This record gives sequence, C-alpha cells and structure tokens, in this order.
Amino acid sequence: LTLNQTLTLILTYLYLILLSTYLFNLLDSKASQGELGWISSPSHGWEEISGVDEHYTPIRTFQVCNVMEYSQNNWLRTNWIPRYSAQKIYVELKFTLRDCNSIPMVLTCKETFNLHYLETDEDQGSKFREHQFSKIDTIAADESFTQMDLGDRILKLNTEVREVGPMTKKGFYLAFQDVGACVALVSVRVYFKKCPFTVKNLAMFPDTVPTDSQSLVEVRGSCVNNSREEDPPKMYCSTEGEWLVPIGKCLCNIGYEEWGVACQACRPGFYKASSGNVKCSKCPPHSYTHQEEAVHCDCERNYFRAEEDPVSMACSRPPSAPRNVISAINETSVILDWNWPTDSGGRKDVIFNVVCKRCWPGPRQCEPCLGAVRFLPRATGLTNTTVTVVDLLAHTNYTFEIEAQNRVSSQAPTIRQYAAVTITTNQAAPSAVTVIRKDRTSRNSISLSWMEPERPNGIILDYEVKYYEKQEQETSYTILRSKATNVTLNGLKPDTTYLLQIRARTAAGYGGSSRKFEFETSPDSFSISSENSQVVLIAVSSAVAIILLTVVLYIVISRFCRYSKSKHPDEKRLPFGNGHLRLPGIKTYVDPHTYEDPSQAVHEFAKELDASCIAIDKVVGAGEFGEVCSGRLKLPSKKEICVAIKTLKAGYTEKQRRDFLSEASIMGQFNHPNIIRLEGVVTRSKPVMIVTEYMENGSLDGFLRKHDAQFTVIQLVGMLRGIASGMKYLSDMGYVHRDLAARNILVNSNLVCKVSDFGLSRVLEDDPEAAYTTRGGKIPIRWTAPEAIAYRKFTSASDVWSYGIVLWEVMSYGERPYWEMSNQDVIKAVDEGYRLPPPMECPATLYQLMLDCWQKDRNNRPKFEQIVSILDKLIRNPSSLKITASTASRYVTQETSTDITSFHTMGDWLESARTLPCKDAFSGVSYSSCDTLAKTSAEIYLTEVRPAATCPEWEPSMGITTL
Ligand code: ACK
Repeated sequence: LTLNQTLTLILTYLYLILLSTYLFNLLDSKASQGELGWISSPSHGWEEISGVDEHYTPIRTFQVCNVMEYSQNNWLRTNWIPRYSAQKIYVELKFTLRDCNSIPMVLTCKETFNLHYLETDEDQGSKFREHQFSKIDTIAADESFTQMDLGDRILKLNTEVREVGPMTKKGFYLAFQDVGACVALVSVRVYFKKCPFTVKNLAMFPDTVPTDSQSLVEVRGSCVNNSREEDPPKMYCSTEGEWLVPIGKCLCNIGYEEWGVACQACRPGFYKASSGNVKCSKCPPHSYTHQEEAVHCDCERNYFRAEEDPVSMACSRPPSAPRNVISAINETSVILDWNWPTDSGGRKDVIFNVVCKRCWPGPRQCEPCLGAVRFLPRATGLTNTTVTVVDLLAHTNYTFEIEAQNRVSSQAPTIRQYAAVTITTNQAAPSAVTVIRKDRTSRNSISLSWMEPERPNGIILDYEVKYYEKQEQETSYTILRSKATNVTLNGLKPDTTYLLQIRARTAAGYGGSSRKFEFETSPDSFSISSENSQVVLIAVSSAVAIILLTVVLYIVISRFCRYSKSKHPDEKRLPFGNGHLRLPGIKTYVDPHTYEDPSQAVHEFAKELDASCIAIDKVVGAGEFGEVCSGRLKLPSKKEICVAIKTLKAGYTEKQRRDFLSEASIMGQFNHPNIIRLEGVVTRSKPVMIVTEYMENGSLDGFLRKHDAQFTVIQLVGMLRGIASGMKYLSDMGYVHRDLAARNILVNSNLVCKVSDFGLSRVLEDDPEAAYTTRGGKIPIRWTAPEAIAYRKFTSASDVWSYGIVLWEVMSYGERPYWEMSNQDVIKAVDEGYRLPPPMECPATLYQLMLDCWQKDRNNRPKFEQIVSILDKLIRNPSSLKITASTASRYVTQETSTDITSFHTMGDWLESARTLPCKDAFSGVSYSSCDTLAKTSAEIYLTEVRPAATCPEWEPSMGITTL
C-alpha cells in the first residue's frame, strides 16, 4: 500500500462513518454553551439555569416549581426550528420531576407537563400566542425524586420521546406548558431520521429522507469513479432511516481494481484486462508496463504475442531450429526424422514445415521439387517429428529443409530456423504397368498395347510379357520380351482364356508385375483338321473380315460425317471409360456436356415435336423443373398414345433449360424395354417439354407401398429382372446412373419396370434423398456405394450397390432403407461392415444377391449381366426361392458359423450341411464365393459381413458364377 492509497482509504472510511449517523439533529439544547434565549411566559414561570449533566458537562436547563401558588400556566417556547426536508420529527426530552408527596405544604402540585408545537413558514421572533399551539402530549415522569433523593444527590432522570408529523411548513416551535409541577428540563433534542449517504457494491447512494408513509423509498445508486454499472444498483430507504435490500452492482473499469469502496488504478507492473472486481495482475513473464491503469502489458524485445493469445499469457518467441535430422532412404522414398527444438519459444504450438529442393552437384544449385513428390502425411503443419517423402526421382540429390514454427514466427524478424539434410536417392526399379489394352483378337493371336509405368525410374530397357492358359494355372507359361509398348502373341489356341502379366525392366532391374489381365482368343467356328483347310479358313475369314471392315468403315464414315456436320468433337467413346471394356456392337453413351452447344445434343438425340400434337390431360406430379403431366401424343399417321409430359416452368434460366433438356439428350440415346422411352421434346415453343411414354403405375416405391404383400415372389423377381436388364443395357453403354433407387423406377400397367431419371446436375440436385457429403457433393447416401460417398468413385459397380438396395426395397415392399437411421449413422454402419438384414419372407438366394451387391470391394460385386442371368435362373427354377433368408441364416449361425470361412463355395457349405433342409432349396444355385455368406439374424438390425479376403480361392471377377 502506498501512502497515498492508505490516506485515501482512511479518509473514505471516515467520511462514511461520519455520514452514517442516521439521526439528523435539528436542535440539541445540550450543544449550546451560552443562553438559549427561549421565551418564558409569564416571565416568572420557566427559568433558564446553567448546570452540569451526569458527566459534569456544562449544560443549560429550564426549570419551574411554583407549587405554592394556585392556577399555574407557565409556557416555555423554543426558538424557531427549520424543518429542512424532514417530514416526521422526533422530540427527545430529558427531565427530572419532584414527587408531590415529598413536598410539604404544597397548594397545587402536578406531576406532568404538556408538550405543544406550532408550524410556521418563518421565524415569528418573540411573538407568542399560546392558543396557536397544538398539543402533542402530556408528559409524565416514570420516576419522580423526593427530598431524600436530593440529600443523597440521586438524579432520577426521565427520558421521553414523541413523534410529530407530517410537517409541511418550513419550520416550527415547541412549547412546554407547566400547570403546577416541579420540573427541570435537562435537555431537549429535536431530530429526524434519514438514510445516510453510503457506498454499497461500488455504487454511491445519497442521503435520503424517508417519507412519512410506511412505504420504502427506492433509490438508484451511481457508480463510484472508474467503475461502470454491471447491474443497475438500487437500495431502499426505510422509514427508520435504514438502507435495505441492495440490488445490482458496479464493476471497476479495466485498468482499475476494487480498493475498499473505490476503484484504484493498477500500479506499474500490474494490469487488469477485464472489468470486474478482481485485483490487478502482475505482468506475465517477458512483458512489462511502466504506466498506471494498464489494461495489458507490452512484450519485451524479441518476444511476441499471437493474435489469439490471451493477455494473461507470457510473451513468447519463435522456436529454435529442429535438431538431429536423420534420413532413411528406401529406393525413391525417404523417411526424415528429427528432434524437437531445444527452445520451443515458450509455446506448445510448434509445427514443422518441410521444404524439398532438388540439387545438382558442384556449386550449390537447387530448385524447388516438382509437384510429383509426395509427403506423407503432408509437407506443412506437421505436429510430429517425422515425415515420409515418396515418389522422388531415382539417383537424385535432394535437400530437405525442416523448419520449426510457432504462432509468433510470422511476427519475428525474418530469420528462418531450420535444419537441413541432403540425401541421394537410390537406384529404383520401375513401377508396375497398370494400363493394358487389347487391340485385336483372332483365333490364334492377341495384339496388346500398354502404357509406360507411371514412374519408370530410369530408361526402360524392355518389357517382359508373361502369359499362360488360364486352365494351366501358371504351371507352364511363355515369356516374350518387347522393347515397344505393344506386342502380338501368336500361336495361341482358339477360344481359350489366357492370363497375362507385364513388367518393365531398367538398369535397376525388373519393376513390379502388372495385375493379371484375362483375354480370350476368338472361337473356332469351323472344324479344322488339316493345314490346308486352315489356309482355306484364313482366306474365307479374310474375305469375311474385308467385307465386315467395309461395312464398319461405311458406318464409321457416315457417323463421322454426321458428327462433323454438328461441329461436335466427334470422338466421345473413351476406350477405357468408366472402367468398362465396351462391348462390340453396342452403342456408347455420349455425354451431352461434351457438346459445345448443348441444344445441338438435344436435336441430335431427341425428336422435335410440334406442340399441337400434344394434349395435356392432368398434372400427375412435380419435378425439379416444373410439373409432370399425363396426356396424349398424336403424331401424323400414327396411333394416339398416352404420354408423360415434363414441363419446364416459366422464368427459367439458360442453365436450367440446358439441364432440363440434358435428360432428353441422355434418354434419347437409349432404346431398351426397361429404360423409359423418349418420344420427343418441344423446344421451339413454350412451355419447353420432354415427352416420354406413360407409365400407368408411377414410381416403384409408391406402387409397392400401395400394394404391400400383394405380389408373388416370382412377380417381384420379374420386376427386379427388368430393372437389372435395363441397368445392364446402361452399363454396356458406359452410362453410370448414380441415382438408382426405387423412386426412380417407373412401373407400367403390365408391371414392367423401367429405369428413369437421367438428369446430369439434376441427378443429385433433384433427388430429395440426396444429402451433401463432407466433400461437398450431394449424394443419396442410403443408396450409394461407400467408395462413391467417400471419394465420388461412381461406376457401374457403384450402380450395382444401388441395385442391391433397390432389391431390398422391392422385397420389403417399399420400406425405407436403414429406416430412420441418420445418414451419418448409415455411413458409419456400412463402413464398419454392417448390412441391411433380409426383408421379411425374402428368399435366401435374393438376400445373398443383395449381400454380393454390397461387397465393400467393388471388384467383388456381380456385374449386371450376371445379375440378369441369376434372376432368369431363379424365375426358371421357382423352388430355389422357397427358403427364406432368415431360415437359412439360422442354419448358418447355429451349425456352421464358426468355420464358414473354410468353405470356398456355397456347394461346399451345402455339402457339409447335408442334413439341413436348406440344401434342396440351394440346389441349382451355386456361388463360388463364401465370403458373403453372412451371419444374419432376424433379431439384429444390420448384418455384419466378413471381408472377402478370408477365402483364399476367391476370384473377384468370378464372384457369382452361373446358376
Ligand atoms: O410416383 P408418381 O406418380 O410417378 O409421381 C412421380 C411424378 O411424376 C414426379 O416424378 C410421375 N411420373 C414421372 N414420369 C412418369 C411417366 N413417364 N409416367 C407416369 N408417371 C410419371 C412419377
């Protein structure tokens, strides 16, 4: 405490103590040393006398004792007493009174006297009229004294207090009327009560005089200097002059702390950053303040505070450089490890950034590494002291600079704190060949070409091509070497499947082998027995080939001409598009987005209809772009047909028009009984329309819900077969639907199901089921394969996953997949290996098909072609649909679940479970996989599926063989 502070404190308290007396005197006869000058009437009545009080302090008293005369009426009037703000005043009288009985020979003796008052607005001087006064009370003594008491010098002092009020005038007089008593007025005190000035919760409350009524007076406090209101401060002043019920408070401003009843500035070296009644804090390490009232402390030189650092945090500095960098090189990758800096700068948020430079020998010449180099987990913002750098060039010098940073590094002078290490990568073999394509196939030869490995790691000397008959299982194989990236394998057997692997060789040796590619030679259409007949055959085939070539050339040229007329980049067929090998003779889907002018795509693939040929009957639903109506289409010289008409609502933007018509451009390319047929478009008049065949029963999901449990299993399988057939057609065309779901299947009056909804952007915009993923895309989570959700890998295999969900929707009559689970929970459950359980009464074979469609590894899922063929066989052999999935799974869990992984085929499993009644039901249905023979139970919601890797003989492409 400084001297100043102590003095302030003492003075403040003294002031408050002085003010805290709640009785305010208007008159105190004791306080007067000289004559009081009160008026006595008649003059021989009350007498003013000097005396001493019980403490022997000199006082002025008045006394009267005319007991020896009759009819006494002696008045004593005070001086004029100003009222100030008082409404109710108190009169305290101290007096002694002589006991009448103790006075011998008295004529008239009283033991009381009267108290009166008179209100006036001004001092009336010596003018006194007794009739103007009002009586307050008759005052009697509690104790009177006798002659004996006088002798013993015992003073029997009486104290009486009387209230007067409410007073209204500016002042008043008091008067004492004696009617024959022997009385001495020792003191007269006149006062009123008030709530005195006070400071409560750092708020000042002024002197307050209570009202005369019984109610409390509400008083607003005002904050002491250097403080502010937190809650409005309030108190109530009672009629007794007491402060009651303090409410609200003030808080010391920033830079000030509470000190008694005041707010005091923080001393140098201390700060207070927030208002509140807390003490000033000492400056944190490496900071200071030389001023009073500091709200924060400044950082010392070379120390800093990050933007988000609280002022209570010590100032810090950039970390020192990382230490002891070591590198472990493995061919073209390197693991860098280092030690934490000795000085982290006083912070915990140290991160490391790694800069890669490629250097040449000689005078240090370096340049930043090119984008191909990858850092694992990343190059910047590392919180651990290690990083792996991959995809470096072989035999190359690199320098890595590892820089330590923390949040204040950016404020420090530009000195980079880093440690560097220089390495030379090893010689490395080339990476594997990944892209191989079949150029030509004949009965005895196959021509192949491939792409150079992504990382050759040197000059490729040659490629080794190893091939063998699939049936031989690698026991005998042939090896060819080729310097070029293509080769023709001759002398092969006709109609035979071969497996083939390619690897590249550099000076560092052979690279990894490619995965096994499977190719078939053409079938032997003639029975050939001799060399001659082979020659004849070659001649005939050559002739046929020439004719075929001519026809193909003609088609290609005529198509080319059509394409070039539309000024469109003519080649829209991607040889490896969507991971599909196009089937010969099947058209390829053309993405309308590849057209510079999308309206050209519409006219290429859709017929322009005259609006006058269309009659709209009624609205059947709402699409993204406008209403969907039913109506009729009557083309000249054709029969009138029922159609569905999608309209584009008025006020559309150009983009909306393009997106709307893109559906027609896509649909118009398809021609299949299980794909909704486009009749044409109306683009030249308004409204713009897309006209399709009419599907009487609407969407499949609603249709099934409406007819719950009303179909036979064969009927349901028939519908599913249709959908699979439509999807096979789409996947053969290279079209990935992305939004296959029962709601996007339409059903006609013959229960034929057709795939619909072919928008582009619309696919995901339009579908109410589509939700935004963390990667920003909009995806119908419940229907979408995990790889498509995770990294937007949409392929026909992801369509197969969705088909599995449609299968489940159909078998459960339009139940919502995963019921009311949230999208996030669905993603998590599927990722953890759980799958939807079999719907009620679902044939085991169909549930098995669902599980196959939901294989995590998309290569293990069946192709649509296989699905169509499985369903065909189930339809031909209805008994295979008799056993329901829950029954079968019960057998699996009870009898064979422990070693199910040891069965490589469903047949194996059935053999081992020969005694079980389910075997018959499965005869005729054989799967070469056992991995998806999952443990299921009617009691659990979702089914856990074992990973495919548990079956050693599992061949992904052979996931489902023929029935
Ligand atoms: O379930 P729905 O009745 O069948 O409601 C929707 C609605 O329009 C919005 O898509 C119906 N719809 C769409 N295309 C056709 C069509 N070609 N034939 C009959 N109804 C259709 C669909």
